[in-house]
Amino acid sequence: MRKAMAALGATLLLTACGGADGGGAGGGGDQIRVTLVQGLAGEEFYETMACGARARAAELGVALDVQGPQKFDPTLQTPIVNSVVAGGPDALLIAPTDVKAMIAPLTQAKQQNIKIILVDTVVEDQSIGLSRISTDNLKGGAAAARALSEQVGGKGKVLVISTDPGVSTVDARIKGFEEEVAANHPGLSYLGVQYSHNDVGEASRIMNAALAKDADLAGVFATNLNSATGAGTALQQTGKLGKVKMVGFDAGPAQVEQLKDGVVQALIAQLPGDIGAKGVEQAVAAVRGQQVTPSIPTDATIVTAANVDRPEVRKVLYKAGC
Ligand code: T6T
Repeated sequence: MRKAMAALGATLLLTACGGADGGGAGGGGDQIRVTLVQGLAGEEFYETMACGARARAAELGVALDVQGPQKFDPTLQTPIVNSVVAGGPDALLIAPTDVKAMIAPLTQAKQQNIKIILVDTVVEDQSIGLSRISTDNLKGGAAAARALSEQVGGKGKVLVISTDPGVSTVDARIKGFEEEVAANHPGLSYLGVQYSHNDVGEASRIMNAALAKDADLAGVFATNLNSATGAGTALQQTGKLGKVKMVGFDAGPAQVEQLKDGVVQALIAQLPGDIGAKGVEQAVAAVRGQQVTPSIPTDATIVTAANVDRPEVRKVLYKAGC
């Protein structure tokens, strides 16, 4: 089985493309000022994104400020955006926490001619965001379905645990998972999706309840870092190691530990640092009136116990700080 999973250890998606043509600070003498608003402050995906953004900003001579809400919640992200807009940066990089709720504050930013670059998540209003930079999450969800099906031998009950409806990235992962299961895995009995509100404890509670309801549960796909960490903790606590197979999106430190402990069988690592760096590049291009790339898909890699210590895989693991 490890050989089969090792074969999965491959880059999933097309190589990122795009990027500003031109280095150096903004036109004229004024330093370009950019603010990154994360989806969730302190969480390793967004902290790794900030590290990539900071490094690129330093190379380009850009002044970068990083802010984020203490929970992945539009009611907390909106006042941060409003405050940032009042400060009048040249550009705003943001991971909107809801496809609808964040349209209004971002419209205010757009009306003040602040150049908006969407990193990771998006909003439903297609006119917002000069560039959208993220993993191809539809493909990532389909890859998770293939990896989980491989793990459970193509048969049995499978559950999805996600954060909340209305988060573009995880919604796409669910869609990709469901389409792949329906099209190519007739032996899987899909139990549907339950929502953790991006809370580790809630994800654990959901996992425990699912195990109580379906003692023959074969596998679970957790669509993001906190959902995966929480579900994995429940599997550990209930002694289901290896009995219930799990695939999780993201590759934070806690998730990698669970992978090495055999709690989780595969992680889909994104490239948040790459997303952050390319976000700064696109912001500089937009401020300078240069060509901006409207859509930039970034890579994802399936991480397994068999490949996690390889140098090329270690470099995609997330970190808590720069
Ligand atoms: O999976 C990432 C991110 O791509 C998603 O939009 C929200 O959850 C994470 O931040 C991980 O917690």
